[in-house]
Amino acid sequence: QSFKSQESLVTEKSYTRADWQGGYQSLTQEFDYWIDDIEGQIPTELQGTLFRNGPGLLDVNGQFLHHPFDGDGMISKITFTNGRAHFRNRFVRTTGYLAEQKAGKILYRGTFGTQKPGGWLANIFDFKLKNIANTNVIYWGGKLLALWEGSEAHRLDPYTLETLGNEYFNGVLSPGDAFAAHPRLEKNCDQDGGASCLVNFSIKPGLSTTINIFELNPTGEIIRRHAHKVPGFCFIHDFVITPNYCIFFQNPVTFNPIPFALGIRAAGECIKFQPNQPTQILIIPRFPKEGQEEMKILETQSGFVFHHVNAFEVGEEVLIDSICYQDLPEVEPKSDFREVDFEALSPGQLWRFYLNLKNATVRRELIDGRCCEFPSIHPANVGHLYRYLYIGAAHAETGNAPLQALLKIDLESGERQVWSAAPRGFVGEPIFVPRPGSEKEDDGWVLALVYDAAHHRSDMVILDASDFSKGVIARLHLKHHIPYGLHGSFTSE
Ligand code: 3ON
Ligand code: FE
Repeated sequence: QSFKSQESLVTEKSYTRADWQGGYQSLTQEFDYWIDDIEGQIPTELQGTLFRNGPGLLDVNGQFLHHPFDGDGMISKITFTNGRAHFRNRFVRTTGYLAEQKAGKILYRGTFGTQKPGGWLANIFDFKLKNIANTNVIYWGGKLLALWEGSEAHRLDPYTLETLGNEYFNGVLSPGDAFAAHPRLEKNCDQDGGASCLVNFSIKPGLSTTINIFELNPTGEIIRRHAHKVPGFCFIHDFVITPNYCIFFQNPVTFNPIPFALGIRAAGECIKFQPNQPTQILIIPRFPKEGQEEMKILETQSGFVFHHVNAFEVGEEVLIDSICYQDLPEVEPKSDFREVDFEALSPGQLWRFYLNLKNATVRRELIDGRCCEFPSIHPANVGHLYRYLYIGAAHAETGNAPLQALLKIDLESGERQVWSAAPRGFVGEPIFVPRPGSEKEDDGWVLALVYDAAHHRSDMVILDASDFSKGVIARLHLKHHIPYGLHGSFTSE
């Protein structure tokens, strides 16, 4: 009797750990080929290039990295022309990548726990962090840029993916100046007479934190820049814009630099989540007017946000949709990320925040409790009212698990559509690409890489964004796998 009831408590998982782990093997090779193993048909109207970035190496010559965020950036690109697709991947030749590949061993401390071999004595008082260029890749102002929020952008050749050097934007930035990995692109910037504008930021840590904000014109020049001081430590990975504001969530965390200085722990392992402290929401005007306050700070419940979906203004209110975690788990020096206990962690969930700027109040509502990460929307709606979002999600509606599905949410009707690659497929960030000449917000395609554990290779899947129930309309089999990545972007130029 009791045996039976125990059995019924065991719910079937949608994946196995061994399958999931396969996507965390390094890819050392660099490829360049036309994809000829395709199921279905690539829409001929889909023209342009999808660039993706993420850690390509999870080890240096057999020495394992402690965390996937420490892996060297590898760019993949898939170019769609007349119903065909071409693949290329290449590592960003950062100073660290070149030196470590030459030496055949780890020479740098990683931000998230990778240490130089030899214990604390080998790491003590080494404050240089390795710029691994692994978080995002954008094509803007005729330049292809690989981004990592801790330091400079790297410029790459958009065709060959060859690394050309660090990007300082005509000397506006200096060596060591960071350029974050989450720029927001406003398609129709009123301030610039309707031209598009790229807004990005950087975090400069110290006793107090400086947030720099940069606005770039379509030729890639920094045309506006301002700096703001915030008390305390910040771990801010992403932000949102509206026509009038830049908005940052200052997650409640503290930083203890001592174990880092002593070589005992990596910088990222010295960040401690504060469950009893509120999240501070920093609202900074993009175009400060005479007499306007420099920054408004509102408070909301404790939680941790890496990524926001979008924000928009409605009268006195600003609405922000974000993926929130109940807490930020500490990276433990002795742990192995491949052995992570998914069920013990809180899932990322989609919330809507309503900021009332007049009354300085915040209220929030859960949009969806399903574990999700890596949102995407129609590029024309960044900073503006929008209806549809696409996001990586767990196969099951509840609990924390690897991303295996793509979820589309209609924020107006509440309708959900799910396409799942379970049990043996694991998805990365979806990217929405509008169909040329389209008028409806969801008229276009959703592109995502799926790691297929059954064949230890990755597929690029294309879905019709207006109707996920059609299943994939094209599945492009690559000749190899691509390790689980972070972010990317599509350009039709
Ligand atoms: O804040 C200070 C200044 C700063 C720039 C201190 C600091 C050390 C935290 C810091 C550096 C931050 C860096 C380098 C952050 C890099 C983040 C990164 C590479 C990736 C973040 C990814 C986030 C998520 C949510 C990934 C999800 C992944 C999955 C669902 C699995 O596929
Ligand atoms: Fe990110």
